Amino acid sequence: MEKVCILGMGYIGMPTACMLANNGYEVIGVEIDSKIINKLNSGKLHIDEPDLKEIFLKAYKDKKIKVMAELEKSDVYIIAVQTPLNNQRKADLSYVISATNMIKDYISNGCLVILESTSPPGTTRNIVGDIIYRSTGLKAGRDYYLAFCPERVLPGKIVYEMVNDDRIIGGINEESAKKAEMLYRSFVKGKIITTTLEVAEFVKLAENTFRDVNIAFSNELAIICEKYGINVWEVIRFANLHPRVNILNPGPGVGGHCIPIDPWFILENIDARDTLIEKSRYINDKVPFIISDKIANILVGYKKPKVTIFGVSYKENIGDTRESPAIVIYNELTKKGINVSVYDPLVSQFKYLLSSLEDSLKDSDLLLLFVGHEKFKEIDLGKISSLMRNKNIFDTRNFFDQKNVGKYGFKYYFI
Ligand code: SAJ
Repeated sequence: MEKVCILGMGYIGMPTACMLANNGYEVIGVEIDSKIINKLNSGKLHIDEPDLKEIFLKAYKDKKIKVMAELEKSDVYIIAVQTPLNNQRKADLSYVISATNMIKDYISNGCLVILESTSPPGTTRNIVGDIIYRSTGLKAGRDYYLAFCPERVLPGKIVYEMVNDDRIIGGINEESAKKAEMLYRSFVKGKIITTTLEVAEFVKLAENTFRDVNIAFSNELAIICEKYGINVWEVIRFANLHPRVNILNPGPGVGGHCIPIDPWFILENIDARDTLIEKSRYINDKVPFIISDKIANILVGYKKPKVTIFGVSYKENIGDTRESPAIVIYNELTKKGINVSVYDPLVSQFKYLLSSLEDSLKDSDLLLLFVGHEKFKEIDLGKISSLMRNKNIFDTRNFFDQKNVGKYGFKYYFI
């Protein structure tokens, strides 16, 4: 049986490890955080994601996966560590570099090295391949196989999409791409397309940048529509009836660990000035500030105003708060002297205090609907209304029915 070492037991490394472990491979998960190692080795997960627990427990009970701080000699090494953005809006490749440095001591002729971490074009060849060559003399494509296999799964649907989505695989040569294809074929039901390293790297960035630019367009439409006194949601709904138009939704800003970051990776080595991509980033980044200003305007004249934020995850129906624009809104409102409380039944960890439904709404002057979790649909508007001091709702997602909230005496503001 082939042995696979996966470096990084995060949102991508962990499910990938489970998939391979349940499909004929012996898997070693390598993790630098000892708390995660202990948790996983005692059969407990550190990630909340639908269906992940089931596939993890199967691999764990079958003893097909073990997690440790060190590598073991393997046939395949997969790097699935984070690539955050640094203060200069460049990719921080330090985790990729240290993972590669760990691999170089174990790699030998004939093995396969895969980078999964989203990275600027050229990273697999010029960073991973280069570090290995300089320290071992082993040349990618000649002595071992080297591939870039980006993950494309949607948080909240990771397990389903990891199996069913099509996959792009880039190889330093055709044999490398084919070798990686065989590995992923063990659990991927979607198509697998092979290409060069750099095309695969760019495809991943282009996908997320496409989404960012299109959300920026929606956010800009919302800003312009408001100046005309036009309802942007109606405009989008009707425009999307056209067979070749599909406008995305405006919102309170773009969050998560991918979409606000990947466009900067595309721009990493070029002059970004005057690019649509850079402008889109700025539009999306300014939205939470615009919303904070609007809320402060609504509350002018209120004594010791209080705002309740419903939902602080970066998008609906998940508990992940990384890069959530709710944090910007929280900070901005607080700076403006507004007391802010937070209610999110899906989030267990947040930068600021999380309150119960009742405590968050008690004596509140405005309910800010930041994300439209399905769970919020179960909450009785009458109860919300009875707890609040003043009845204002600011809806950033077109979540509430305007007529219905009016029946409970709410003043309704929306994007
Ligand atoms: N958003 C809007 N309006 C919309 C859609 C989204 O404001 O119409 C906001 C969301 O509220 C959220 C942000 O954009 O704050 C991003 O959400 P998302 O659902 O668009 O994407 P992610 O970040 O959860 O996942 C994306 C996916 N990429 C694409 O759909 C092209 C996923 O497939 C990738 O695997 C993932 O990034 C990743 O890991 O790169």
